[in-house]
Amino acid sequence: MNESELVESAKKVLDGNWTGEFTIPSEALYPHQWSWDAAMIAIGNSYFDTDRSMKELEHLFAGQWKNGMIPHIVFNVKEKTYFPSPEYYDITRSPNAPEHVKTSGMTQPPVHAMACFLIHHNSNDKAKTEEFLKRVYPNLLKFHRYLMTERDPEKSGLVTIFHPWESGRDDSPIWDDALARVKITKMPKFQRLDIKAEGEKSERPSDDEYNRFIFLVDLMKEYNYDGKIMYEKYPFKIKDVLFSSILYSANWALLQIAKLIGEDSKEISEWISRTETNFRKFFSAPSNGKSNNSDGLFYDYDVIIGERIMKRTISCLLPIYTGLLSKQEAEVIVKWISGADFVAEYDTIASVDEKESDYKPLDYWRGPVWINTSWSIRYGLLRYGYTERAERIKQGALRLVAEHGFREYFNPSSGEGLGGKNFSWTAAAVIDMIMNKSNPIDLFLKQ
Ligand code: 9WN
Repeated sequence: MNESELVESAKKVLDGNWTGEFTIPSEALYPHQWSWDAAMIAIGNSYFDTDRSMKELEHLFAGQWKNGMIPHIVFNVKEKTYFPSPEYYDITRSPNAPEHVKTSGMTQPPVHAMACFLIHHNSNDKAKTEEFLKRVYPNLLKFHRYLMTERDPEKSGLVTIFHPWESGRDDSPIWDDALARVKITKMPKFQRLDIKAEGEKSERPSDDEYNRFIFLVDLMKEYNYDGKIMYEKYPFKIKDVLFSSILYSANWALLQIAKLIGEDSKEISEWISRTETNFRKFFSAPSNGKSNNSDGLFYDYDVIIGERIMKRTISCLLPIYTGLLSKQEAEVIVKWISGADFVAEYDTIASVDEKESDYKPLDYWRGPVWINTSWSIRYGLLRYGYTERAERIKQGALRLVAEHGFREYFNPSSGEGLGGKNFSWTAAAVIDMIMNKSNPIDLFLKQ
């Protein structure tokens, strides 16, 4: 398949998953709207259908909570094939929950300001998309403010997540120790629907992980989704590198939007400098002060035990996407990317370093290649001038898809497609990699 054939096939995937209101990630497994998927999908559609991109995000924002949280799922109540269901989440327990939309009670990485900025950038009708930016600016600002306050009482500019699902990388080995420490005081009773839907059980999180995922949801419910109480009592609190890196870039995108529509951007500038001050303090190795030898990678920080989580995963590399790194820091990341252990088949990047003992090539976020993370890292490489390596990632991702389909994730050794079929964000990222003429990070960071 050449590039224009790939774009045509990708558009078909997005059309097939469009419900008229929003786009599902993929048919059998995910019948609702997911937050960071929606942002990525809107970026893909922004090249051909501005209206659909705007509708996608406004559908998601209709589920925003009163405290600003954009939930990770906005449910289609007619669909009964996904667990946990809207009834299980029972968000009516929280006074912050929206009244007329059913959602989950947690969030996901904030790609949305970048998507809104790109919708405007790619639009042929700037008057229309400027009106859109004015409409959604309050949603974006409230969401970022929520992340910078309720999810960061330390005022570090870095986001604390309460659940692996909030990270978007559900069963990454990063969470293993923190999850193992969670004491399951009452075993939740439920039936998994994900392993019935599609694919092999070995390609999805384990039953033990699911017990812990659901127990954590039960705890959120017990605390009525009250952020303050949860920050005090909740047993899983992690400052996440990937989430915080995305928020940093999204704050730059929000700043550009604020300038464009004539809003005051002081608060956003303040958030940006908070992140710049603390990013390395929290996320750079060494982990426990015992050694001064940093390996140059960035690691999640477990708030409960006050230590970094020293697992080499794709998150360690992702700060290259922010533009926050110096040339030297970026160079170290590039060395890791180029080293054999992260490089997967077709020059793409595995979600876990092959040398990690937890590496599993078929299991979800424990090894497989995901196109959205390769997509972000490619833009980071371009920003720092690593054009050749960036091009290899792009060509590799296109070949993976051309040979194995628009799958959810891919075996890093063989390239075999895994998980959901006709996966929306894989299609959206392919469209963007082919169609985009300017690096979005450069656009956001433009003063
Ligand atoms: C839980 C929809 C989502 C993605 C996540 C991915 C997976 C859900 C699940 O699917 O998570 O939110 O049920 O496994 O890990 O990144 O947004 O595509």
